[in-house]
Amino acid sequence: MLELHQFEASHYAEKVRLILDYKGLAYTKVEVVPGIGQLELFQKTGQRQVPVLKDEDIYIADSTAIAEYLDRKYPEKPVIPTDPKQKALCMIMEQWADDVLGLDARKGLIACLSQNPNFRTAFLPAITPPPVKSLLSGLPVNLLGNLGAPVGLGADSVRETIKHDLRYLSAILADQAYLLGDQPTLADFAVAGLTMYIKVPMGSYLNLPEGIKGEGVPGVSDSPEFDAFWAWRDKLYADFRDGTATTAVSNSDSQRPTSISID
Ligand SMILES: N[C@@H](CCC(=O)N[C@@H](CS)C(=O)NCC(=O)O)C(=O)O
Repeated sequence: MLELHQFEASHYAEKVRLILDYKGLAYTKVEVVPGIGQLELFQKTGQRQVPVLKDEDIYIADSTAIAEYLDRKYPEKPVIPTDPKQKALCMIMEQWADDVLGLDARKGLIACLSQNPNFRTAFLPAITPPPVKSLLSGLPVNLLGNLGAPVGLGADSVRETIKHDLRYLSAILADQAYLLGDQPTLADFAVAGLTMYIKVPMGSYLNLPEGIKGEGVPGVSDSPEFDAFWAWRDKLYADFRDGTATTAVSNSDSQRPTSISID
C-alpha cells in the first residue's frame, strides 16, 4: 500500500492527502517524528521535508512531484489537465498556492499563535510530552505579545495580505465550480490544502484537536467576506476528502522530537 510520510499538521501534506483521496487511492499515513524521523527521510530522499510518498521501493519528495508521479502511475481521475494551456494555468496557480498562499498562511499561523492557546499546542507533534503542551497553552497573551511583529509578521499586515489572496481566489470562483472551470485540478487541491492554517477544516478529516477546527486567522476565518470561499472549500472536502487513512509512527514511541516543527 502507498505510504504518506507526513506531519498531520502540515498543509503541504494536506494537499497530497486531498489528491490521494480524490483519486481514491488507499494509503497509510506515517507520522514522522520531527528531528530523528526527518533524518530517515534525508537518507531516503536527500532532503528532510514532508510530505514524502513511498510507493513500493520508490520515495518521492515534494507535493508537486508527488502529484505528477500519481498522475503518471495512477492515471485514473487525473489532477493535471492534458490540454497544454489548461495545464500551464493549473501549474502556475499551483505554484502560486505553494509559494505565496502557503507562506502567507504560515505567517498567519505564527501571528495568531500568541492569541489562541489552542493553536499554540495543536501544531506540536502528537508525541510532545503533556507537561510541555500545558506549559505552552497556559502562557498568557500579554507575555507572548504579538509574536511575529519583530520580524515583520505583525497580525494586521499578515491579515491584509491573506485577504488579498482570498479576494483573488473568490473572484475566480464567483462564476465557476473550480479554479480552472468545471473539473477539479491540482490547483484546487493546492489552494484547499494550503489554506488549512487560515481556517482549519471542520469535520473528522484531520487528526487534530477538535478545539482548533473552524478556527484560524481572526478577521479572515470569521469574516463574512469570505463565506463563499469557505463554502467552496467545505464542498471540496465533502465531495472528495476521505479522512479514514490509518496512521503509523515512523520511529518507536520512546523517541522524542528534537525540535518543535510546524513547517
Ligand atoms: N515544497 C515542499 C514544501 C514542504 C514543506 O515545507 N514541508 C514542511 C512541513 S509543512 C516541512 O517538512 N518542514 C520541516 C523542515 O523543513 O524541517 C512541498 O511542496 O512538499
